[in-house]
Amino acid sequence: MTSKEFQPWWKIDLGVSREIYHVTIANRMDCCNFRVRKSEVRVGDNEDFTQNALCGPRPITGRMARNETINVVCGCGEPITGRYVSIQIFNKTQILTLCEVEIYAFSGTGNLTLSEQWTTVPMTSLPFTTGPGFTTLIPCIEPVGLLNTTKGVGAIQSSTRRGAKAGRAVDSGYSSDFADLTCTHTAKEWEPWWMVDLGGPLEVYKVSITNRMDCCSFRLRGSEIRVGNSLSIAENTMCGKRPLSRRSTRAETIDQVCNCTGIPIEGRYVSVQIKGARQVLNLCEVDIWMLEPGHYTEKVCTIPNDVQNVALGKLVQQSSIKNGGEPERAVDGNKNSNFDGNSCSLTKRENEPWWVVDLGESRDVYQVVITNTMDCCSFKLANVEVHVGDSEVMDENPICGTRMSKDEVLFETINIPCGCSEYITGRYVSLQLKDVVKELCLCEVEIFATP
Ligand SMILES: [Ca+2]
Ligand SMILES: [Ca+2]
Repeated sequence: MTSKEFQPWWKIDLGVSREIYHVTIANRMDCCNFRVRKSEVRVGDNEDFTQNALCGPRPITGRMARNETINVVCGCGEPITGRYVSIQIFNKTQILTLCEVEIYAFSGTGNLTLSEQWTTVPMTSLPFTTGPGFTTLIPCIEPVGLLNTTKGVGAIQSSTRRGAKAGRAVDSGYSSDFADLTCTHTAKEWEPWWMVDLGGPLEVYKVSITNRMDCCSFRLRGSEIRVGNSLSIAENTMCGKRPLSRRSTRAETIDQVCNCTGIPIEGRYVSVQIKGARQVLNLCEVDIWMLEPGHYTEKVCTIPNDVQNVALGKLVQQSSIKNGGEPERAVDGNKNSNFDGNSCSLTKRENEPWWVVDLGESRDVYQVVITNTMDCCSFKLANVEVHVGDSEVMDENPICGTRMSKDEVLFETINIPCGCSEYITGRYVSLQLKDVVKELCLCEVEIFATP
């Protein structure tokens, strides 16, 4: 406990630089949990901690500060390297009390040291299992309530052409055809922008854009969505890790989840701005999803108790083989996660490597459980997609669960439920790393289906 003072701080010297993934704070709960609000966690090699990088997308918010255990994830699956870790209440006169601080980093042996808490970071949808029997409980974090912005009021843009005012992006008209008079239009200008005023700060979870499709959908390429309390766009926080890609702007509906950990961004103003280009900004509709008080719904998903692993010893193939990493190793029943244990499959480094198993007959698949390699680089499994179906063409089969993010693949055991209490029927189960050039390494793949 510090005195009540301006910007109180706490700092630790780890002795050597470490790759730090997340910091967990045990908060004081007998009173005053709110005091930790506005704390900044910083990691870096500078003894003057104010010069070090911020761990997490922003300071601890009022909502996070209510919790007994506060997990601050430094980046989305990416560590920050540093010898010093500091916690400071920013720009406030307050008492700093910390009951315990745990710092999670790569251990010297290259293995990730992760605690149970990593899997229960609030607002993530990381699945977990509860012991044998494979009754899976998945707390699914879902945004509740589409914010009904005061349609047509409070939206502004950098300029207006063809009578297509800023308000058209919040008029509940979802047509993507400019002729239907429900899309905005700026002049062709340097870094055009659009902004809506939500009337007060809200917890923005996701922003969905209806793109113009009668022409020009590509115009949105390079757009940044920002959320915050400043009227100066650049001061607000970017929603999503990066600007909209060429690929994403081909779609009619573009969903940008603000933070890959599911934690919303608080802000009164939401903006869309095309960066680094002289362009026209067209938005046919912008929907802003927020988390209502209570913050999320917890949906419990279960799968039948009699599911069994039906992959053992089945016929398998993969896109290529490297270092003896035969595809059969992923169904040999051995869950050793060390590649040297001769029980992990491995492809060459190539574009979208894949692995597929033929179950011999169609099965009702509830869940796929991957044993990841933990030698190093468990994150390499990022972007893995599981497809289940009767087609030998993998992409024709429905996706089981969702594409796994970097955050979701840091673990030795990765559970991918195909749906919430739902199964997908299929004879072929494929795993593929989408949109990347990488090696695919699988130490075991268990496919849980009903008998
Ligand atoms: Ca509209
Ligand atoms: Ca194996």
